[in-house]
Amino acid sequence: MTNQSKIWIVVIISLAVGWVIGNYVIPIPGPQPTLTVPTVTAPEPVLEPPVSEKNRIQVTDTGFVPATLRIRAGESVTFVSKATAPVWPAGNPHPSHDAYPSQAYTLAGDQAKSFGSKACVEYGARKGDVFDPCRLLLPNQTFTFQFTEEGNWSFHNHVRPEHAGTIIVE
Ligand SMILES: [Cu+2]
Repeated sequence: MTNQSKIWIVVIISLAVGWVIGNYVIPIPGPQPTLTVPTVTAPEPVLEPPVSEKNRIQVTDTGFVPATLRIRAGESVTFVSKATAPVWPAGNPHPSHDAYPSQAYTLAGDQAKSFGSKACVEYGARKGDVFDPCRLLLPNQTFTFQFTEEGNWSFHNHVRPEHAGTIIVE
């Protein structure tokens, strides 16, 4: 065997041994590198609460809280039922609920009287913008109404009309 052949054999064996070590020898685990994750604090989203959240009136078993609320024209008021019994916040007068809006209702009829709320039957059912949910509110249910007309708009609980309040729209 020539020296050149010996060199080639040594080279080939070295490569083979290196390949085996590189692929089959289980590496001894060293200390895990500590990764420092930078703490990124997301900015708090600035959410403007809906106007109806700001102007909130609770309807309770003993009355409205607050009973008087001052708002600007165009703002909405949300009535939220916190009573144990169904409630019905609606605009005065009881039982027609038709003082707001101030424009006169054009329809009249005995059918309205049978429903209790003239506003719902003659106006709200068609236009949807009377100060009246036209339904009972169960606990935690809400009724949101937008006031576009300035004025003092009194309201009551249709189920217990002695519970009353006023929305002052400026
Ligand atoms: Cu009423």
